[in-house]
Amino acid sequence: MTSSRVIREDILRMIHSAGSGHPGGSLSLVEILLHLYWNEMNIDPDNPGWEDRDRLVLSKGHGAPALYSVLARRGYFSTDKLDSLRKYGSGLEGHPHMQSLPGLDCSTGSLGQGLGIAAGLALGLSIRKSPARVFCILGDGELQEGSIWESAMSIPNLMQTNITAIVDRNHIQLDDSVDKIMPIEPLAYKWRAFGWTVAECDGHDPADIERAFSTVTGKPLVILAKTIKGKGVSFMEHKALWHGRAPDGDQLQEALEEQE
Ligand SMILES: Cc1ncc(C[n+]2csc(CCOP(=O)(O)OP(=O)(O)O)c2C)c(N)n1
Repeated sequence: MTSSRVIREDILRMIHSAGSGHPGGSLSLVEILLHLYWNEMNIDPDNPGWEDRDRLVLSKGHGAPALYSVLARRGYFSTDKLDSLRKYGSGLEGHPHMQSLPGLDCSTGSLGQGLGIAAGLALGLSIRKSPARVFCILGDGELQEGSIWESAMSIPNLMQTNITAIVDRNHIQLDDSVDKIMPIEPLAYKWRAFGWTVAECDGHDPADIERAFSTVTGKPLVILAKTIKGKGVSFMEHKALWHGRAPDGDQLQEALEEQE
């Protein structure tokens, strides 16, 4: 498995070279994506269109730099492409565009839509008796979107147990804390009331992530992953300021020096 350090360095370099992007919510996703693409998902990077592959819907599409780094390191496309983030025609759009890059299962970016798309994918797969599963990563601020809860209510009703939702619970949204803008707790209680099994984990601890994913359930599973926005870069951690801002040259250097 590629190390989280490599992914974090990619993210920082990519966003610096693009001059724009979302470091905070990309850095919080690293260990979750590493687990999915190396340990959890049944995939074949040489055959990205394989019909029975597991799917990932990155509903918080602004975390694209983390996903692009993981896809490249997993072998879907050359790592040389990573420095073309947000460059016209590169395929590494600011938000995932599935027709532009191998390995993307869904185009996202408009928050609130991913879980509904994941529900449709999971339903289609089970109708044609595919063993494939669908994973959907949601932001915690994103949970303020009403459409998420319509999907959360529909999925247990459709008996879709081939779906796992993961909430990147980093407590910060675009410009302030989720608690200040519109509190979403009690989160575990809410998901349970909607018919889901809830597992919680430290979203930066690989063993704890693995434990949460292996929860046995006859219901759809949601994992509430406790994460840190900007994880791994001291001056970015817990800071809404770094939601959507590129590090300049000096900041990039400082951030890279902190990576072990
Ligand atoms: C429908 C919609 N409204 C607004 C935005 C702009 N936007 C992009 S990211 C973001 C904050 C998301 O916060 P959260 O889900 O907590 O993501 P994270 O902190 O993990 O980056 C907003 C409001 C959007 N992409 N889509």
